[in-house]
Amino acid sequence: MGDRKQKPVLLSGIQPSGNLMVGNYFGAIKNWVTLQGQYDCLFPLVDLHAITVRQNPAELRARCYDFLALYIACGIDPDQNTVFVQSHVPAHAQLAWILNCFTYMGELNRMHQFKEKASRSEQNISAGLFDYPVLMAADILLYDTKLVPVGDDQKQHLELTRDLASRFNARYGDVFTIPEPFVPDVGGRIMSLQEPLKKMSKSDTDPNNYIALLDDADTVRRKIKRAVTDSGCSAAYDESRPGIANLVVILSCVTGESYGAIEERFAGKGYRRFKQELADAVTAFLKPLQKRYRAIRGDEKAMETMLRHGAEQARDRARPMLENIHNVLGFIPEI
Ligand code: AQP
Repeated sequence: MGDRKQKPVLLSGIQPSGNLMVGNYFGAIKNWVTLQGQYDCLFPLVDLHAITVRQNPAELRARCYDFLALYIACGIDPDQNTVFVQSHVPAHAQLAWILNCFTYMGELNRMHQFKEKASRSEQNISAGLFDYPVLMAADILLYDTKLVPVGDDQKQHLELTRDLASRFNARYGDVFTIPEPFVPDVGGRIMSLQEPLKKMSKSDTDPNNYIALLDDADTVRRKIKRAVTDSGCSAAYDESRPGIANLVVILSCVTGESYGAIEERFAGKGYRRFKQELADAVTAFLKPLQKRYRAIRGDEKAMETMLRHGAEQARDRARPMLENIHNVLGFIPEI
């Protein structure tokens, strides 16, 4: 952590809901791993976000450990970066309240994710779900974050974060750093296997819609076999054929091949062969990751030590920012 101060800050979080899947990996985590040496990185497990929809308490707790073990299995170094649980750092919720007072209802009403998630359950939609983007803005702005690697679906929330930071700065001076999104060219929006016009989502009620990072070989094969395509037979990236295009994107993410190379390799070979090879490639990619995961997940004590250190670092880093915000707002400093 010696040269931390010279590096720009990177922050990105994932809510511990559902099953971490290939969309989360290629849209976000892979880029965290690539960028971790160049940036001063914070990776919160954003549990306060997860309770915007109902969670089973025992499952939520276990899932936080699962996700942490998966982060490390994917290549995140907990010694080099600040990895922590959001609810261990009260400043996130404190800043969210303050930012709420600078956010317009009309802005939140326009958020696609809220509209989409609210449409899944028409009844008892929580104020927390509506307010989710403001908490996300607090997560980011608390640490002078410069770069936020996320999937394409989070771009609108990041735009709101930038607007809130600029609005606050215009009134109170240069308090916040204005963050930039980092969305990968390939894999920024992996689509659902059964409904390829919808994004792949780790909390989808139908597990056939996603490939989880912990799916075994048979499950991967079955899900890919069932994935929706069309009546054609050439595996090519073509937006008018979203099912097969999505499978080509997944293969490109896993092997690093260009769309053109994939198209050439599978010309005239039919979807069946393409799907078999895709399943093999995904399984070969997941297998070593799952092995590392099992070794890390078996030692909860070691993970608790990591989380304790991470929370201490994050609390220390958040304190001066929150004090400065309280000061510019005119609150009496803590006595
Ligand atoms: N389909 C996707 N393709 C590429 N990137 C994706 N991400 C999510 N889905 C895809 C990125 O993964 C991170 C997950 O963050 P999150 O859990 O806080 O938010 P989310 O966008 O709500 O993700 P999910 O998978 O859809 O979760 P659920 O179903 O639990 O709500 C973000 O960087 C996101 O962009």
